Amino acid sequence: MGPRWMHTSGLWVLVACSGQGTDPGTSPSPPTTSTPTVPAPQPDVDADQDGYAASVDCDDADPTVHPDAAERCDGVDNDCDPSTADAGVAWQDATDGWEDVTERFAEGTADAPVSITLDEPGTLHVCAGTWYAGLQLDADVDVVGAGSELSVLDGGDVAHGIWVDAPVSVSVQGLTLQNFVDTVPGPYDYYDFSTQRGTYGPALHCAEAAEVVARDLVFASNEGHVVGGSVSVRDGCELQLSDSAFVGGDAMLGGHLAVSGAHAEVTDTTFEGGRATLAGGSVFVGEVFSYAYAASSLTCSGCLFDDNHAEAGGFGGGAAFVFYESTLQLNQGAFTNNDTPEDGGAVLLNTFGAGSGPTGGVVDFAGTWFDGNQDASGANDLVAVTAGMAHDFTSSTRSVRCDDAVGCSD
Ligand SMILES: [Ca+2]
Ligand SMILES: [Ca+2]
Ligand SMILES: [Ca+2]
Repeated sequence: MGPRWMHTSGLWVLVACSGQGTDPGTSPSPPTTSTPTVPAPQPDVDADQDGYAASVDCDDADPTVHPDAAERCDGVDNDCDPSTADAGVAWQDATDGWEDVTERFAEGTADAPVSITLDEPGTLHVCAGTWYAGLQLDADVDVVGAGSELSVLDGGDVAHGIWVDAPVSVSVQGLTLQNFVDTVPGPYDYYDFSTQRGTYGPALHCAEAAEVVARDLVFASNEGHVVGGSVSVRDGCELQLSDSAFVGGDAMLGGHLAVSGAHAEVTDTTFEGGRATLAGGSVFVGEVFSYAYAASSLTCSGCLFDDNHAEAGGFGGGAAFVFYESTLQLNQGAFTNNDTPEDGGAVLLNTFGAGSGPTGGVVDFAGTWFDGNQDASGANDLVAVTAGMAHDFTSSTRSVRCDDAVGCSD
């Protein structure tokens, strides 16, 4: 009885639900007219209320997307036209979502670049174009360009670039940073004690235990006044830089890059055309002006140093100068066509009396190729070393002759 009752009951429920009051099994009704089964014409809805109906709005759930929307640098086809590219500059954070900040960046001109402070975590998206702007990064910020060949931050030869001097973790990628200069005038104004600015790395400066991960950057024609023509890594900062290029630029020490009391790890990067008026046409590793001699280290894997120059009247090191308590470790790189009329066509290792003994410095040229570097002594004098600077040339791919008294030889 139980199962049969259940079957009957189920059939009754099925009929009641599907028949809408008809009873096809026992009481056929005449067919109704067909007109009511065709839906009445619906109004063309505009669900996101952006003024564009669903029939023409390629995303009727997003009011920033419609055929007349301006393209925003957000990876979305805002104007419903796939043929137009992403454009402008946009900010994205967890609190407010996306914000188009193109106008703020467009205010910058070659004569008066804007300086923009980003003090909350988020991502700055910089689409193709030249933006006359520098950035102060006071929070965990990611700066994402469209690629170093497309997105350019330009200092107009009057302003500095990306500044990170707080204990934050940031990343920068896909940009050219060009024509940045430091802003302290005068040949002997080494240091602005009030701002700690103007002296170090005008294109990218980091200090105060900041962590910076950078890749796909081009540093072009930046001019540092004293230390680090483009990039300065100071006071506990940790920089990782990869797949990048330095082109032109100059400073007193390290025409491209200076590492002082900090650590930098560089991979697959070229250093070309740097100039130093004192030492290290491309790179300076050490601390000099504070005489604090904080440990400094640069590790460079797959780095090419080409056509860098340290001028007459300085100390030398056509490509690199390594100072007291500093480490330069190279792996599978090359020094080609660097020069100086002083000492060390490729590299100068010298404490200049600041210290001596085993803590003087360490240089490892593992797998490094030398060719065409010149100094005052001739083309074969590739590396100059003074007493107290430890070094290891045994694994370089070409023998090195040194002017020193500590057993450096071919
Ligand atoms: Ca709409
Ligand atoms: Ca829309
Ligand atoms: Ca877009």
